[in-house]
Amino acid sequence: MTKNFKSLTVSLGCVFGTLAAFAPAAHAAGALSAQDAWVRWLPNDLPAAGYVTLKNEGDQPVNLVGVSSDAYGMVMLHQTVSNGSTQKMVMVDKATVPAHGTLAIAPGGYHLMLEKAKHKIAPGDTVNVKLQFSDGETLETPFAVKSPSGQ
Ligand SMILES: [Cu+2]
Repeated sequence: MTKNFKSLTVSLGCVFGTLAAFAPAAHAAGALSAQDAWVRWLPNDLPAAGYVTLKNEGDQPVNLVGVSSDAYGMVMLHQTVSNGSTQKMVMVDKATVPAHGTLAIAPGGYHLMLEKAKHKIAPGDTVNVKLQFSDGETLETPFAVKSPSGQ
């Protein structure tokens, strides 16, 4: 019995070793993490803005390439750009999280545009947003819904 158990352990170890050898090095089981995720809620069903800081502990830059949420019908990645004295926002299809660095999706830069709320959402709620990355990683991130002043 003891002998059989030992040989089973050895063969499992082999399988895991093989899988690890084929996994892309950059994936490293969760190089990415999300911090300080929050939504600036606006009244009257106005689009809300989502902010989050993304951290990449990997050796390769990774792009945020997709955003979606169960709570909103439409989620986009926007960037605020200034044209001389005016500011406008444009839709972008990706944002880069540098290797061993962070990307702040923060007021004045990038934001997530959250539109067409599927149910009533109010400050104090939490909404889940799915962030998809170019390395295949996905982060299901809870965003704290806050009032327009950020409280
Ligand atoms: Cu926007």
